Amino acid sequence: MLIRSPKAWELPESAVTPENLYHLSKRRDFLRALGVTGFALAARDVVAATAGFPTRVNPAYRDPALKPTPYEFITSYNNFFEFGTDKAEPKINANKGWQTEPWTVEIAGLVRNPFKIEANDLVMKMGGAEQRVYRLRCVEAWSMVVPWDGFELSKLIALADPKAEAKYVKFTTFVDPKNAPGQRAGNLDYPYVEGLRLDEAMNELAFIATGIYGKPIPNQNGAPLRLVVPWKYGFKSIKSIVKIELTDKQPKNTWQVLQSSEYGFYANVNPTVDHPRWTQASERVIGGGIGGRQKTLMFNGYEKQVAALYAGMDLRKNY
Ligand SMILES: Nc1nc2c(c(=O)[nH]1)N[C@H]1C(S)=C(S)[C@@H](COP(=O)(O)O)O[C@H]1N2
Ligand SMILES: [Mo]
Repeated sequence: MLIRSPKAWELPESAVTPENLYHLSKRRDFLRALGVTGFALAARDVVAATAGFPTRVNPAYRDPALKPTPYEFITSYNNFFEFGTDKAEPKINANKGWQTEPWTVEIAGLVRNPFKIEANDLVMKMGGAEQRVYRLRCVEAWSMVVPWDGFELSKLIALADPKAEAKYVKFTTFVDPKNAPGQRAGNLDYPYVEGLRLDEAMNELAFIATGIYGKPIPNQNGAPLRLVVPWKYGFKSIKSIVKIELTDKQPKNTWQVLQSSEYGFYANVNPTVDHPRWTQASERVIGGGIGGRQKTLMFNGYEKQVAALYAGMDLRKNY
């Protein structure tokens, strides 16, 4: 079943969502068209549905202090080197015929239950999508706030049933030079690879995104499955994943291979450790207008949830 495609019958009658997260007028038109009337603005744990993609807002991951970046910015200012190095290029180049549906992802390596599955089937198997509003902080010192739809990575890893020797998770992006001009140009070492320690991957915040603002995730944002690790610099959040592999060795991630003096394996957001070429103490807020800067927070504001993962580690050495 293709749940990323509009399916009116999947909408519950009670479809409601907090006003600030959505383009409310569009939703109203949509619900009116379906004959859903008399809906009230929601309190908590409601079902939100936009364009037929059902997603439950998880109130535990919706800090009211966070103001989501407008959809237009999230989907037109992108880093996706497979489709060009300029921020405006991925939206153009990733939508010229590159197919992201259907899509097969493979779970492999040191697991008792390896499997291959189509992306939509995987979302179903994970019990559908939920929505979480997370900060996104690029190592280039800009930031956004994104309402992601998807599922917790830990659920997927639990299904694969890691063996005791598994210590890391390695993620790999597709290779398709015919459709990806950046791969033809060789602007990075492809395929793009990322990795997490297994306990990082099992942290409740680690997420696989399949949507944004309740809509299927656009190609330029990493359709159909993309990792989101909000306490780390954006390059860890690898897009358009084809393989997830449990390993006993620390994976060599693409940006570390390219320039290990500037980009490490951990890449935890840390305002006290500057990039060799710029400060990480503050960040430019995308969609924040002229002068829209703010202070960068330790672990990007997720210290409470993740600091224990790094107890006793030198975060200056393990950058
Ligand atoms: N495969 C792949 N994944 C990638 C990248 C990339 O070039 N290729 N760029 C990374 C970087 S540097 C950032 S900041 C985020 C940007 O995600 P966004 O375009 O959805 O904001 O994606 C990350 N994931
Ligand atoms: Mo980035």
